[in-house]
Amino acid sequence: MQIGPDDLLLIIDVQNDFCPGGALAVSEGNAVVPVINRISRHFGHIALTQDWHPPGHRSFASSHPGSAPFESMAMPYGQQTLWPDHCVQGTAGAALHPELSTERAELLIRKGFRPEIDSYSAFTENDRATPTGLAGYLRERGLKRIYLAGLATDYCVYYSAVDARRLGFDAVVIESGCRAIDLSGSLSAAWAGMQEAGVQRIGDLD
Ligand code: VGL
Ligand code: ZN
Repeated sequence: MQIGPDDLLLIIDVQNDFCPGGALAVSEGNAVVPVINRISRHFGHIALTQDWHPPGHRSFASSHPGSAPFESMAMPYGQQTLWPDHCVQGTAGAALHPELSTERAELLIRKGFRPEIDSYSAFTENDRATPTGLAGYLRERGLKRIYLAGLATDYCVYYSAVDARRLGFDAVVIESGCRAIDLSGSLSAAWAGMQEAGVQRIGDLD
């Protein structure tokens, strides 16, 4: 697949807390860093996302006495998985991985900063209604196809890719540049959902 001037690489949540040793570590999460650094050289446009929660965020199990991480809880906007405290604004865990090349990135989108709503997608928060502004940015810039890589395949990459399709963009997930949390079948459900939404899946770029 030839990368063109209307294409953008969207690098999702490559942050210390999602890497080994972090608060919500994804297995081999750090392995995406060299892959993304290599792939990003092909792109004329790059954007990054950063999970960015205030302390006491409603998606944290610690905000709900008696609840444990990875349980599911009903929120006003639907079922929400409860997570260990992670990516708290300004902490080392919330920082982007130090070896990720970010020099050529044109945009950094922060998400999950509203205390009451989680945000997996780079486009829309988990209420499926509150926009982050990314769709408007892409449209104004004339960017039509987004390639996705980062963490985690079955949460933020998945929701972002499906939202991209819903909002009228072409979406391609680069598998070698992603790693998954895989909570009770979430990875296979995510691939099925992406296929259903018309998201393309490629092994690698080069
Ligand atoms: C993510 C769970 C909670 C992700 C973020 O980046 O996939 N997952 N917050
Ligand atoms: Zn989060």
